[in-house]
Amino acid sequence: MAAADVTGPRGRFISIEGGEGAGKSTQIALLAGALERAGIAVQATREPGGSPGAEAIRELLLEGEGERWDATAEALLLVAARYDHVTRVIAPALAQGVWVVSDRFADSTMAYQGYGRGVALTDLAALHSFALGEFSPDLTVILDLPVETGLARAAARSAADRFERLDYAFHERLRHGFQRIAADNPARCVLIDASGDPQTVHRTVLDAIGHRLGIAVASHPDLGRVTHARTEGKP
Ligand code: T5A
Repeated sequence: MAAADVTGPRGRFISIEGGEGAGKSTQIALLAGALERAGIAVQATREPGGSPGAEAIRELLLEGEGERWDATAEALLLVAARYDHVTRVIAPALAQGVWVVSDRFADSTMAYQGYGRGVALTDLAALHSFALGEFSPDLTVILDLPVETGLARAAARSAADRFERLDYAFHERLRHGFQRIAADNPARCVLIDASGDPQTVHRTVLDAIGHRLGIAVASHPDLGRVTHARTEGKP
């Protein structure tokens, strides 16, 4: 299969993007919990990885010296992993009506390997077109944060991986790249200020889902309840 194809009734596909330490994993956990409590079947996943084959590629990508792979090899590995992830995990889940929330997706390749490491954006778009056809998230949440804040958060949590060890200017290009991606794809992407505390960011994410996907999911742990209502007649 040269391209992933999903037709018919399906769940919604949401990707969460951003630079290092932006809080993606934290927000995925909060979002998946809110959706589940609202009665929506949800599968949380991540990239690189998410399927056995893609997880094996993830190890190749994240371990070793910074220059282990050049940017083109990195992009090819990432798209191979993404194809496996989409065809074996994401598309089948969506076809069963399950919502999929992914910690990173194709925009990370555009930002890291494109804006960050200089691979031509047109080449990356062509690679994705070959591998995925028209398949893309219904909504992409881009968590925006000053570079120093994100790196400090990531450093406080664990030792730096290959990407976190890249220089400061790289991370600035990355942030700019994600901002451009949001500006260039306004129907799909929403850029969210991720500098607030996790609950504040979480509420902003839920607001975006309400606006963009027509589903109101409220999560207020202090109130101890969650409401779920359709707002625009969309599934
Ligand atoms: N990559 C990936 C590419 O180059 N191209 C691609 O196409 C793809 C898909 C993946 C690496 O691969 C690269 C990008 C990455 O460098 P990873 O291990 O999956 O590596 O790591 P990341 O995706 O970068 O995620 P991180 O684990 O670094 O950070 P998160 O998930 O954004 O942040 P999170 O939630 O783990 O939070 C980090 C710390 O901050 C705290 C958390 O408690 C945690 O300690 N925190 C907050 N603190 C204060 N306020 C908040 N709002 C906070 N939210 C979280």
